[in-house]
Amino acid sequence: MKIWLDGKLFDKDEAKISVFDHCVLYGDGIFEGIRVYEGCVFRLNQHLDRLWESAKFIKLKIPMTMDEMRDAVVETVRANEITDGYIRIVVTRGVGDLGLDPRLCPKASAFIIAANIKLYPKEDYENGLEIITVPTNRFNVAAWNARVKSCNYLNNIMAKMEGHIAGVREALMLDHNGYVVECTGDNIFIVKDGVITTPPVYLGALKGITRDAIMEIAVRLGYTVKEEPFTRFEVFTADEVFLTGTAAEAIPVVMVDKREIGDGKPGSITNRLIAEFHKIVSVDGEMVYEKAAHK
Ligand code: PXG
Repeated sequence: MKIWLDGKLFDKDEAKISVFDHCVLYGDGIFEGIRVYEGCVFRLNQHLDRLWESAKFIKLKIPMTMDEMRDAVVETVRANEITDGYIRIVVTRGVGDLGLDPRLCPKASAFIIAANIKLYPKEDYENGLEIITVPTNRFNVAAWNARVKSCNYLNNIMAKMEGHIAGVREALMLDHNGYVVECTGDNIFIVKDGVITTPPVYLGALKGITRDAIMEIAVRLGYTVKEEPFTRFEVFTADEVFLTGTAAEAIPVVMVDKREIGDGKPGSITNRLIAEFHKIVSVDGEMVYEKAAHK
């Protein structure tokens, strides 16, 4: 495996970050997780826009232009001969001293990993997931705005662990007022009487690239799509529930806090959206190879 690090490709064991990098010391860094489908880096431009917004928020100067980052992603995918896989871009604050002060970190570092993806079990898509609500709340946006995809994911990791303790793979997170925000690595949607609703990002949810894609597809298919706050009441009484994310894609949820959703089977609107999503993933993005080369 070849890792791109600050302009060069390194063998996996040679790609190293300093223990004085503030990303290691404080989680002071940002990242993106991106899928590659048949040599198409899905919505790479949207991921880069989000990365640049995360950087803006934390006053981090990404040590390259967006065009250079796009080229570096393509170069890394090619170097690893990935046609279907997963890309991680990380930008760290860089090397500083042991104090918090980011002004003492003169240069950010960037690295890119292109790897194969571990997919969720097929049964989860066919039968639907069970999730539970966990005690760990999503950050209050006044304390930390989770729209920044930062390298400090402990809020999500705590919630994920609580899900695992309860024997489920994904966990639902609420805000401090009890509104549903998102899951640990996925956005959530509910469907009621044909209307599709997802929590607004101002509650502290990540503006998921998959979330955006699903909303666009739903609008194109003629559904009403809303971004509105809702509580667990609306989740338990929904006809359908599904999650979206780069890793999960779009996945049905059939049980929340031991309440069966709808008839306990993946919903028809959910399945339709998933099917439409799969039609766009290998064409809506940056093509890494000449089509003829891998077809
Ligand atoms: N919310 C959170 C907190 C996330 O971390 C999403 C929503 C979905 O966003 P996208 O842009 O991916 O549709 C995420 C993204 C993993 C993994 O391995 C998780 C994410 C991305 C890539 C891999 O669990 N989370």
